[in-house]
Amino acid sequence: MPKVHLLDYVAGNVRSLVNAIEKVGYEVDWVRSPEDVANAEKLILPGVGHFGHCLSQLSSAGYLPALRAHIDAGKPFMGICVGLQALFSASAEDPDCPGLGVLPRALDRFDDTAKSVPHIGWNNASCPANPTLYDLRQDSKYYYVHSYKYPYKKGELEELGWAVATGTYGSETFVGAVAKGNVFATQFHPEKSGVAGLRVLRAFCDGSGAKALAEHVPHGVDGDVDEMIAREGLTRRVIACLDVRANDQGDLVVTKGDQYDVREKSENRSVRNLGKPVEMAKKYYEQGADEVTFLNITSFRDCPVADLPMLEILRRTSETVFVPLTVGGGIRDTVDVDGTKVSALEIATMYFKSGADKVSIGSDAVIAAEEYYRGGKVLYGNTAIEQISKAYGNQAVVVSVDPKRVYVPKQDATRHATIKTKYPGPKGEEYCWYACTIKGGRETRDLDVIELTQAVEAMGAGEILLNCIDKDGTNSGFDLELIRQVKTAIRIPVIASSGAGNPGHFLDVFQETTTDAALGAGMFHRGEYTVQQVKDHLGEKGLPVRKFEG
Ligand code: 1PR
Repeated sequence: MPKVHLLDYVAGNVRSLVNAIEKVGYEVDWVRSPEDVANAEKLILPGVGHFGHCLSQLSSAGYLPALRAHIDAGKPFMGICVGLQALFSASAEDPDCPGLGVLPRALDRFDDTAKSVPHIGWNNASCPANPTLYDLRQDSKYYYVHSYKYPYKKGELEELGWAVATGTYGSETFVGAVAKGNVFATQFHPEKSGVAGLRVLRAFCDGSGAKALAEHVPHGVDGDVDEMIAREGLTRRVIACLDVRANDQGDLVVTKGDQYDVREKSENRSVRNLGKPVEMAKKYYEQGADEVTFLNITSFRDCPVADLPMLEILRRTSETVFVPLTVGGGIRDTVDVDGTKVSALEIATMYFKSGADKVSIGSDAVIAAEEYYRGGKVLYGNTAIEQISKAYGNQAVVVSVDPKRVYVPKQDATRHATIKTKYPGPKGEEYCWYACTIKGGRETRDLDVIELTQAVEAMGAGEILLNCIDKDGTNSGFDLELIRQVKTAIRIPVIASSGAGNPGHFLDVFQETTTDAALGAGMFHRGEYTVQQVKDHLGEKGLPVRKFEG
């Protein structure tokens, strides 16, 4: 197989990138020192997380002069995500840390006054002046996850000789990809962008993208650009979730509970077995799921950490599923079976190396939030959320919330944040608050969802997976009141979860709340509806969705 060099300088999910490169017919050779860069012909600089962290890693390892020399020599170079950002001179994320300066401009942060930040999801990378740029297609969608961006100013980078593809998030149009001569870079993750992303990777690897760019005389910046900028491109994300655990025979199965009870109602009360995790993840990918989430819903206390069952599931899934993968369950400081202490960060690292893009933290986040308030809202950098988000970026840390409704007769009957509900309690109570739970709903704590989500946002979580135990498995629709309450309290994206029973419930949650994504489980596992049916329904009602490209 022909080779592509990949720079291995910083943590992150490079496994998926390797899988994607192999999928398009190339073999990866690792660059492990600045000297190796000289041997590279086609070089890819991946990157996730923090601009300053990535650039300082590259700088202290002596890579920056070698990268500049590679680019100046006219050899093919591709930057991905922070790999694109590294081409700029600076970023507001870390103003003291210089970038490569190939693009003499500075990045800034998305404005979060009217929208969630990070920008997570499927958006455009359109270049009307050069509609076949690196096989980017106007109607395709690409997976982005970032808080910092270069704002697109019509004609500005083009005047410097760059071809520019853009996406629009809210009222901000940003640079989604750039190309000039031997240099190509994407703000989105091609390895996570399904078939559309694989096409882009192939265009870089086989040189067809650079060749077409050299032959193409761009017809400047024309009217199409205005039309494209005006069009918000972010789609409504539909996520398939697989709750995974060992059944009574010891096999790992996808299961699904009713209000978190995953045992059959029949006499033997066996664990409900709905299928095999890797096969089901692939099925949902092919139905068009925008992300797949695995939750290990039982503890792995008796299992050596290195043999965590989800590691193998992730490795195998990431070979065929090219959309983001999240894994949750058991991400906390722990003690291995041989007595060795293993930090949550080390566990997360194992997951990222196995193909996860995000880790989801449940119980440990609740405990950390309680301590945060007890300690007067001071952060010491020692929680799993802080440590993982510092190393891998906020976007890599999801907090999974398992709240339960608590009814109260009056708004001020509790110190907790209450809402007036349309669905009164058993004694006619008109108010309720949502209590956080741990250990899969087994233990309820004196902490409400607002306290929890605000605390974890302060710690650096990048997204909230908002379950609802009362709604889980009921097929009665999402808890819109809960979602609205949480959305008004935080700026990071929220994934609505629990209760989806048909495509109309997805429409409701997207139309009646400002949720950033919605997740379903049981209705997909039981074969009642496919992910594609949900997306078709949303599309018919005029909501932007990503179409699966086979
Ligand atoms: O606490 O960090 O070890 O994480 C444990 C994780 O496992 C948490 O994310 C917690 O939500 C999850 N979990 C624990 N026990 C259960 C259970 O069901 N017994 N599952 C469980 C949570 C909730 C959703 C579900 C939606 C949609 N599952 O993921 O998929 O409610 O279902 P629906 O569409 O069928 O209604 P830690």
